[in-house]
Amino acid sequence: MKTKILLDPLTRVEGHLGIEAVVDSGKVVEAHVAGTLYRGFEQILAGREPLDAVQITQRICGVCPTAHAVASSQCLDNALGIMPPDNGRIIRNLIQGANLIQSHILHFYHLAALDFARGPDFPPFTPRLEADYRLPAAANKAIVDHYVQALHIRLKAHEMSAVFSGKMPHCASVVPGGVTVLPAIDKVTTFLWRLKELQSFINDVYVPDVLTLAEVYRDYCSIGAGCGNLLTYGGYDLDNEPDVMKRKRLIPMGRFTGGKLAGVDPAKISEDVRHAWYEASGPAPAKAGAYSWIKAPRYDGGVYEVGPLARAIVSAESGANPALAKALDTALTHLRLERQHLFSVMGRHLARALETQALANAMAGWVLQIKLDEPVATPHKMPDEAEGYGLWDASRGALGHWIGIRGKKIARYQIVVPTTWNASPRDANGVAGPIEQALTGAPVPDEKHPFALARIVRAFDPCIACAVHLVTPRRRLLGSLRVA
Ligand code: NFE
Ligand code: MG
Repeated sequence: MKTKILLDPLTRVEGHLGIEAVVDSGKVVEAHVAGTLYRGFEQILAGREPLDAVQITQRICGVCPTAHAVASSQCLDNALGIMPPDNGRIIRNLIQGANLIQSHILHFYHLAALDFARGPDFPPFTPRLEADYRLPAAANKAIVDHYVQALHIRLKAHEMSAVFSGKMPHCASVVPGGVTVLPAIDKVTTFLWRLKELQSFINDVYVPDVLTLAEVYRDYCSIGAGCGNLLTYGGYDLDNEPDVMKRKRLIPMGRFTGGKLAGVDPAKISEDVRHAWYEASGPAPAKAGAYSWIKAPRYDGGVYEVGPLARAIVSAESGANPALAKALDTALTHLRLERQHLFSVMGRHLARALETQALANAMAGWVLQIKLDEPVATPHKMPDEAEGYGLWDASRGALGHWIGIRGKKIARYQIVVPTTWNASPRDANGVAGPIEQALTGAPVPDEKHPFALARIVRAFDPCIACAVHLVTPRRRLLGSLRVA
């Protein structure tokens, strides 16, 4: 007999997300994921000063503002024909890196871990979706203790970011051409000692806790495989090459599809609104057949997952990041698993933890490359007309900003955000989005306790505040909206 399960709102995700799943004979046979709150940032930007985009787009989200700051600045770098000097590039990387560490620790301990560790019987740990908690008592207690410790560690990560960004969240110093903060030796040292403390936490607490969960919940190393297609724009620039498609990055740009690596052509990215509450004229909350405020981005018409799993697989398969590839293989050997097991709930947690570790290690080298007496930004002149784009991975995945400037003002601004990819609804071909596909087949032996659904969705770390936007249409294509 078919039963419909509704989890709405799903808690411990950022924003307003609803899941509807149809269960038959103990398995999900159909799932719908909906963003249930309307936003509208792209509308706010039209007609404004182009430089304001860096500040306004950061207000999309308090979790990943640095990613919007960098993507927007890179979008403007591209439109203005400028590149940051080494110091500007390195300091942007450090600000974004500090935010990624904070974000991934937040996600694991404060959003996802309590799906697997049973919290104490008082708020904020109750009420809870009762689950098959299986950790031995000592391991369970350790993760709950680390929940509290992680609150302090996240503060350190925010402080580390603010050393160079001026404040967190919503940084002040990232601008087109580089940054406005002048390096000084006390900034480098105060950043570095916080980073060392974070590295200890990542190496001695975060990564071991994820490995413990993966050992105890081995079935979740196969549950929630998803669509199998991965996309990353990459991130953390290692040179000042103006063409983002040729720029060397710590995490390379790429796709993984049909078991193989492939390139990225931004012109193949489109947004489909067949099942989203939008018409070309704007929001359409009464639209027939629609069920989400999230649009459906597609690459060459295909469904793609973005985020740490995409970055890990593309990094490992391309050979571009040997340190991350080695860490992944070491962890998989320890767990007696193969790379294909990364396409799972635990695989996503593991990819997230190991990229946090690899990035922190890289940052310890970058901060020492800052040159105290060299410039931090390249000056610019605002053109009357220009087009630009910035492609840069936020913590949750591929983030694209596109701008059109006319009469020195923003004529058009378009943002395609990681969770828009992952939490997308069905497209015009009826093909479900990545989270919807990951939910399909999920085990739900007891419909009163659909905890597997929450575990699958939370492993993607969705952020609905980021995901929902109103488009400024440019080239409309059969209900899809081309963004490049
Ligand atoms: Ni609101 Fe964001 C990240 C961006 S998400 S958290 O990371 O961009 O979809
Ligand atoms: Mg958008």
